[in-house]
Amino acid sequence: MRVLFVHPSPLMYSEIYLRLEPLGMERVAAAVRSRGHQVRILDLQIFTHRDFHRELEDFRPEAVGFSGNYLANVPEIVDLAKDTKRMLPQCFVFVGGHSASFVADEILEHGEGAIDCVLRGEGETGTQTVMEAVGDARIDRVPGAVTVRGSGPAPVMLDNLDRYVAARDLGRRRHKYFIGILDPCASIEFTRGCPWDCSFCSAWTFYGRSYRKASPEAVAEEMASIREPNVFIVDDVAFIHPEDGFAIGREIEKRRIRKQYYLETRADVLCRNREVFTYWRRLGLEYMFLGLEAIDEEGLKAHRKRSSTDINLRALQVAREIGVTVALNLIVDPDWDERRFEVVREWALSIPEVVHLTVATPYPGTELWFTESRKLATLDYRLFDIQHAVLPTRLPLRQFYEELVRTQNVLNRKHLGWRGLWDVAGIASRLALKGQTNFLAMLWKFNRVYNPERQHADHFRKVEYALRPPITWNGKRPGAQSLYIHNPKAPRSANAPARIAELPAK
Ligand code: B12
Ligand code: SF4
Repeated sequence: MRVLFVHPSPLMYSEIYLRLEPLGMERVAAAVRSRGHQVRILDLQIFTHRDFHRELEDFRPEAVGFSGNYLANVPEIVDLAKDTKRMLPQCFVFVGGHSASFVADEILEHGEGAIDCVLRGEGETGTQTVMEAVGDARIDRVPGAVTVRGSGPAPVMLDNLDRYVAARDLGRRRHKYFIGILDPCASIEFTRGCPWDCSFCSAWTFYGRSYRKASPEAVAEEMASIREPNVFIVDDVAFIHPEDGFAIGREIEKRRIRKQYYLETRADVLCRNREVFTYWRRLGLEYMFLGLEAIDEEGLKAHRKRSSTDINLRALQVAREIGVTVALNLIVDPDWDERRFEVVREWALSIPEVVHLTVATPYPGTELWFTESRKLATLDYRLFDIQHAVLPTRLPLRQFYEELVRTQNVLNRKHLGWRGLWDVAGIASRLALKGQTNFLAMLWKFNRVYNPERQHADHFRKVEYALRPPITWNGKRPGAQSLYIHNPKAPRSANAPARIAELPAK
């Protein structure tokens, strides 16, 4: 079968700071290709809708799969699905990915018949089975499949993360992927899942709080096959178990691989496992993203971060001593007033690290979705990108964005003082000489993308598709099991039905 996988357009954040390869979709594409299908990938973070329509005409796919990792992309995906069915009525249209898994029924409803199936959970094995079931009435029995006629059992987990290597060869214009000065930059996965349970996050609910690892040998082989000089490690929390980080590092050294790395981790993990991060600094670790989330104990407790301000400050000290550049994240509560923004600005200016701000956003699939007592101020999917306020703001909305953007601007300028500008100009021109201009473009785009007027006006666009509001749990904590997409106790893909004929009867 001819299968086209499509990643939707970038959200606000990715218009500026980074653009990364759609790793999950590339892994699904590899799994489907291994079953003999002819597969293509189109990434709309780089290409346009017109390119998409052209691809439908040229390739004439028999199946089109959209990657729905981000809730804010749902309206775009639904519209593209409708275009697909209009142009190719026989084409099988499906959607998968992180956020799509939590709102599968809604997506089918918005599709009004244009979407044949939403596949919940990991896509590697589920998509193989769905491709086999196209045109068969038993499709609604495939684990993880949701169709207008019914839903299959819980999705199965991949038995072994080494099984499929991302189909990077299917990507086009890979030089467009970058993060800051790591330009160009590829992505890789060492582990999957997260053992913590922060109330605002759905990483743990998606994977049923499981945590799996790829083998050091497979990771190193994959790393060796990556052409880019820079690599983003996508793990939610890198190096939870230091021995795994050392084992991967040794395999990388054995193969004499030299790259620059970017990773994300927790402050407590960095403090506890300092040695493995020091070792990786030697291997090329340049940048680290730490989700500190709050600057006081009260805030940390509210996010159930299971960390403390003391640990956060110690982590920054550790990173400085190791010599890794840190970007950290703080969660802005829509309830903040001018004074609170001021306090955060002062704090952020007092440390040398890059500080990013994201707006507190309850997402389907998180505990916060059910326990947040404030009523959502909007049901427009497009605003759920953690750069907009979807909860009522204490300040008038326009003023909230003014404070937010002003704070982001101050924090940005911190690194673009005269000395910083000089460094940046040097880096940008060296990259430009190599034909890499992503970083340079980013420098000029900030004011266009982050703009209080634009962010405020976004709230007044016509809403074609509205999110289904959460059922209320009256502030109570829902049972973890009811939040899970994957059930960690369910069979893994090796012993789950892979063929249509093996699917259980209803
Ligand atoms: C790495 C990462 C990023 C990277 C790169 C993402 C990329 N290029 O795809 C960067 C840093 C760019 C990023 C940015 C953002 N991210 Co992010 N990100 C992640 C993270 C940590 C891992 C994603 C990943 O690569 N996993 C590894 C791969 C193998 O898994 P996967 O992508 O999920 O793919 C699997 C399935 O989802 C499925 N699948 C995926 N695509 C498809 C397609 C089909 C057809 C099918 C059937 C299946 C399928 O199968 C895959 C293989 O099993 C996740 C958390 C998480 N654990 O998932 C958050 C996460 C997805 N991000 C999140 C957010 C909020 C953001 C931002 C909005 C943040 C911001 N600061 O503004 C931006 C927006 C980015 C954009 N689209 O423009 C939220 C999503 C919230 C939501 N419900 O919408 C998550 C869940 C984190 C969280 N705390 O809850 N992110
Ligand atoms: S925020 Fe980080 S540590 Fe907390 S559950 Fe999500 S991925 Fe895990």
